[in-house]
Amino acid sequence: NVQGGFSVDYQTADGTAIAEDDYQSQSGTLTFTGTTEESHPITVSIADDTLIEPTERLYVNLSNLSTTLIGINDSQGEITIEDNDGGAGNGLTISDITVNEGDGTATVQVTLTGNVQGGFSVDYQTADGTAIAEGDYQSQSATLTFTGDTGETKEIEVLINDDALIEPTERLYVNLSNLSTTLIGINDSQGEITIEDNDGGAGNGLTISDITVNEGDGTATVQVTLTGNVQGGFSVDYQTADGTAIAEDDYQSQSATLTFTGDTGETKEIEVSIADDTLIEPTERLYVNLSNLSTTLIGINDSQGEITIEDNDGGAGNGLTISDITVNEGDGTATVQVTLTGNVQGGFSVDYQTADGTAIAPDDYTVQSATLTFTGDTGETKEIEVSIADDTLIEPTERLYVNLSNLSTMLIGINDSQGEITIEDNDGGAGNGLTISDITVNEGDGTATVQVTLTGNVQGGFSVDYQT
Ligand SMILES: [Ca+2]
Ligand SMILES: [Ca+2]
Ligand SMILES: [Ca+2]
Ligand SMILES: [Ca+2]
Repeated sequence: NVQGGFSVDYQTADGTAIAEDDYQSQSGTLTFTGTTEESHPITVSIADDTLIEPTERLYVNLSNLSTTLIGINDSQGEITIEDNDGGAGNGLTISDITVNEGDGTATVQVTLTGNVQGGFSVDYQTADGTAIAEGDYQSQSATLTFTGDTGETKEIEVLINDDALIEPTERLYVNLSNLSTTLIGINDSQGEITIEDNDGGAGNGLTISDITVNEGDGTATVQVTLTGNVQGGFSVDYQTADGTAIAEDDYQSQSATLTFTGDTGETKEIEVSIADDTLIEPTERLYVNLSNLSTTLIGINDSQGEITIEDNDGGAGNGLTISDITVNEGDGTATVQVTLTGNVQGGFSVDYQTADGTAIAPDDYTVQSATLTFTGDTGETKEIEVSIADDTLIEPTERLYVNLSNLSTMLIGINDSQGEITIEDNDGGAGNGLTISDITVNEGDGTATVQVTLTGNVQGGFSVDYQT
């Protein structure tokens, strides 16, 4: 209890809280009656702004105590202001964008939500994803300075390289870091730039060539050619496959993997060994098939190479011939031979049929026809046995024919299609012929008759003149 009372002055003072922005400055004089426990309020107005601020402080200082009977034990009141503008909705975000490789630049935006007292800065730096600096884009880093107004936006423009490579869709990132304020956070620190390639398309891809070779060439080479520059290269498998040409007999089967570095125009050769046999064969084909392309950046425009093998074993010296024979009518049979020159793949058949010449069936021989089957080995011979009629007629030497037809293969021809069978007669000879008789008559008989007599059966009959 202080006799006679007293007065004391007070005055607000800035700490981190600033007068008029954060609170209303104030000063005055308090008058005490001097009774112990006597209390006087000092009310300071606090500004409720929309700025995100740190916790701030101001002071109320006491001075000019009018009595000397007591002292001021604590002359400074401290007012701590906790901000009410921060929170979950505020902070920095960076946008994502998708561009075409030909766009030249990709722009992402860094946007502030919330009014941040005093502004701030934040760093950014590009970073490789599947897109790689400096081939796909130009790396970049800098510091963005914000004044701190909500909605404030800064743009970051990244240069995109327009190359000639066929690439997948690629990504790079723009990362935010080193935010200079603690009043807000970074809600989204990574902008994603997606680059869509512009180099693929219909004209690109793999093709495999076709080729025609002679069986004697030893090898057949087909080429696999790339159109388009393919990022990172790729591989593709190939495998030979039978057509009419059969593996190991006609060619050596083969499979492997081709590896391309990915440059347009790049060519890989596949060399297939061709078997040079002695078989007469048709023109045959085998295939080389592409599969398992390791990239999706291009396709296979032509997946099948065709190798055509032209045979080298046919020609003028090969084919079928039928023999001729001369027999005696009494031999019973006449045998002709059909002979193959050349090895014919898969064998074949040929028909034969007898045909009249001067010899006439069935008087002179027995008609016959059938099919001969050859396995196809050079030198192979088939016999045709024709029955010959042994009559008692005196005949000239006669002929019949054996004709070949309907050859089942085109790999050879028939060099001689007609066998000739010559039949020599066995009924003529010394005892045969004409004789005329002698006769003795009496003058009174009136006539005299002589007889002309034939010995031997003469085919077709005949005539003879007489004269006295
Ligand atoms: Ca505030
Ligand atoms: Ca490209
Ligand atoms: Ca051959
Ligand atoms: Ca006869």
